Amino acid sequence: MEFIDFSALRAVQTLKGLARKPYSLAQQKALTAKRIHRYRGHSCGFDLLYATQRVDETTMEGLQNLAAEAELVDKFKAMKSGAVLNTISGHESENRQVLHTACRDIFSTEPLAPGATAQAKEQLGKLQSFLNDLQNGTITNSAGQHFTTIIQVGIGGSDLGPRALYYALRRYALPGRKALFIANVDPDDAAAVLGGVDLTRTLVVVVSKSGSTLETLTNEELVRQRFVAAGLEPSRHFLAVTGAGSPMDDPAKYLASFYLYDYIGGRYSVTSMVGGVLLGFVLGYDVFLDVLRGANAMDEAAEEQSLVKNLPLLMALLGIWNHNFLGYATLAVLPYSQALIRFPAHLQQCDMESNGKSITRHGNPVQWLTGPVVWGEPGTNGQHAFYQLLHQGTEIVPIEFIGFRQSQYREDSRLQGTTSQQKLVANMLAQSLALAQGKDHRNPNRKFAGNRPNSVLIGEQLTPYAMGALLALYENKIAFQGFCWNINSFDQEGVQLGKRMATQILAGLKGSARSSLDISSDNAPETSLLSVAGMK
Ligand code: G6Q
Repeated sequence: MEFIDFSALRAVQTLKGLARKPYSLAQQKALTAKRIHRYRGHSCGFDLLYATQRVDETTMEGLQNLAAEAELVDKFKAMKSGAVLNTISGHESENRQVLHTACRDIFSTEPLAPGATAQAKEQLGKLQSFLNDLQNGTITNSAGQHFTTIIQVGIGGSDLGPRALYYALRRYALPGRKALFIANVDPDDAAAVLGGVDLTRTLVVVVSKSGSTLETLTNEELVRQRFVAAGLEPSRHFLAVTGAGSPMDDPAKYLASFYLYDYIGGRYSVTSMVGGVLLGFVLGYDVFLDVLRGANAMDEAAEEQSLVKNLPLLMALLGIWNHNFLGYATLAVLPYSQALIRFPAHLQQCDMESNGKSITRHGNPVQWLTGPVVWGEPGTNGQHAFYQLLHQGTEIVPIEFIGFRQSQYREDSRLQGTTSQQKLVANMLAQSLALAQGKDHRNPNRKFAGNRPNSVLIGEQLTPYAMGALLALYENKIAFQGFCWNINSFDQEGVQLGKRMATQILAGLKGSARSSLDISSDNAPETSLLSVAGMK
């Protein structure tokens, strides 16, 4: 397995040539029935319709060659098998394996990374018996009542993924169970959440892999104080999810402690106990296993060499085509599913924290574009907001639409001959076509240039299995792109810098009274900033 710079790949030179005249979607008869049927990929119950991308047969051949030359599937398999890929050669780095896939390789008789999978199974076993104890009343509150609510206290990777999946799947919640989240160190976040909660029937799961994140430790203490003030014993309500041996690894303080290991990155940790405790509590253990099954199926699909059978790879390469070759700077992910309301926020982190890098795996500055800016919001709401720019703005934004044929609740009504679900999907498909084809008009203000590339990812219904598959689809897409750009997608020095700077600035605040600053003296920028912000 060789890590080659993106610019040194032969396929890149070929694709550069092809990008001088990409397929025009706005030309007459660009979107024939034949093309629409042909440009389709399929994995784990999802179809990707990509006739509305600026690609033709030659482009697709070029992209398939790029995947082969950069050995993307081999690198993915190496990752799943425990290769140390979170590293920058010749420099100090995290130097770790990347094994979030092991959390869902539990169904296989011969897992690729048996040690990590055994650890995942051990944690799952512990979770199952804890959830059983809650269910059968072995564990209750001090009044002998069942718990109804769980609050997750965590931030970044310890918040965004679990929150996105909770909103996506709360339709499947066990009767009477719900989840809430506190992430921001803004005291108003905690105040708003705690205001409406019956603490006596609430579990609090504190999630921090490092066990040292300022926001999470602060919020944990704040919530503990609220329990104490209400006359409740926190150790009967608080759970911990943390790295084994972290400062939070103190089982005496918690009703139960669950672990994750250094080979699971925060933003890839939803399928570990980071998401497992909350999702298991709300949805039940078996439903959480369905999420893992879906993710595992997509991990297996990601081992296919053929693009049309490997949606993570196909989407990774279409993204590279749009970003590196056609030069589009951002990517909008627009789910036509209200349940996916927090999914774009999770992807913002997962994608931008992974691939927002400018150093190669060998420690050299990259000479090519890496991760795009990723953003999004559910449709059809977005159509009444920012889609104007998507249709007629000067910035061309490639789009990944996500939709489902069936609604989750199946509670729908027929109006003017169609159901609401049909209206939803029809809107998504209409946008896909309109953006690609454009529309001519005598009035320049009513003219649409078209050639706005997009794909439609469509599944049957957003079930727990489908959500697991969708989550892993994006995780694996991001990993493929990182391998192709020859960067380390698994560290996050930018986040660490922020954590260090905040600690430094806070140190300057401790015990100090507000005073006016002597601008003639050579203050550290932290001191000056605190002063002009009116905090010192
Ligand atoms: C994720 C990042 C980051 C991390 C948070 C919380 O990949 O590393 O978002 O998840 O900073 O960290 P802890 O879980 O250690 O509190």
